[in-house]
Amino acid sequence: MYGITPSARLRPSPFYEATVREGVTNFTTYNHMLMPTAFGNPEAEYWRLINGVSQWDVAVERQVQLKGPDAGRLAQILAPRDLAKQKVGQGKYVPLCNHQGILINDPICLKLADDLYWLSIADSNIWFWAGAIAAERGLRVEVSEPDVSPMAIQGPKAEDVVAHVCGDWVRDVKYFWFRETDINGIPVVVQRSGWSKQGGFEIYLRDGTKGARLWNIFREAGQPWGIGPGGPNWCERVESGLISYGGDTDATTNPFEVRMGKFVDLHVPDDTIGIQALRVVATERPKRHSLGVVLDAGDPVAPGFHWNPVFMDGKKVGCMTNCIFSYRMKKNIGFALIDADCAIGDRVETRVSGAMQPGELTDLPFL
Ligand code: THG
Repeated sequence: MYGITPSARLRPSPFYEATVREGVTNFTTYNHMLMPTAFGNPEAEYWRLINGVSQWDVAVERQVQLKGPDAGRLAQILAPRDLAKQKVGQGKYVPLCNHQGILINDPICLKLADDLYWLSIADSNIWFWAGAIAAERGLRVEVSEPDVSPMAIQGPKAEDVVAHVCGDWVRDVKYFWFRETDINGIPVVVQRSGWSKQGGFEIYLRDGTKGARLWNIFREAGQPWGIGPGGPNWCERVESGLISYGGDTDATTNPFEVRMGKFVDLHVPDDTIGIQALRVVATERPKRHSLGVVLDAGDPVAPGFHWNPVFMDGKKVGCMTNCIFSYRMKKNIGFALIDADCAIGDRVETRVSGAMQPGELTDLPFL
């Protein structure tokens, strides 16, 4: 479609050269970096994730490192989820909210030591925010962006590939737990995680000069299982109901509206950012909620920027934040962020690529 003009603001991933050699055809931007999203055959890349194993450059999942005696204090001030019982070696999915209780990111929080945490962030500038709060509150903690770049191995065969490279211990790692180790001398963190519901691991590279080597180790080890390149898969993640911060949220979205209420603990300390607002929101009648939409029309819709308006009986009730043809359902599906009065089974219309499309509200996830 268009080209990309490189510049120093678009920071390269340590896996950039490797993905170019793999034949990357599409990138998106995320945290001021380029992330590969396609390698020329979206449908084959989808089925590889569903049936086999897929290798992703997700270095854009940047780490905001909190280091120092008050690191745990700061993590709890930033996240309205109770982190008191979090163990070293455990990750937790946490909403981050501003003082008004509006979602500003949704990272995985990794506790590497009592005085060392990483927030593995989505696409917004948390580094500035966390550093300012640490300074304003006089905490003994250093906030930085370390040289850490995740690569994901996802799909039903991912565990076999990662066990082949790292050892059978990875089979016993629980969801979101991780271990620090090295692979042929390359320092990494290996975590059972990844932005798909097909299972797998993320390998956090801790030396940006070793990207090509790490990529190739997994590429070669994965050959017997048919490993190949891919990226966070729009079709699979919509089918699986995974939220994209900034894609499925807007400037007024609170965690309860996008099914993240279960990750909010209202009893966290009063100095946790946003908790006062969230306690109020939790008692109020919700204004919006998220449901699925299945369009009647079976022909694949054109890709677009989305936030397509959704209508019920001619009245606008919200937006469809994404819309994609599901290869497994053979239907166009997406998330709707809509009035809380709208319910599963309701008929709606949405305007996609200029045309009105009838459809029905459903529960999430789709599959
Ligand atoms: N892995 C790592 N960093 C990341 C992401 C990741 N940073 C950016 C982005 N993804 C952060 N957002 C998410 C969103 C959803 C999930 C993980 C990170 C996720 N959610 C599951 C769900 O909603 O079903 C599980 C949540 C739970 O049960 O705790 O996996 O992917 N390193």
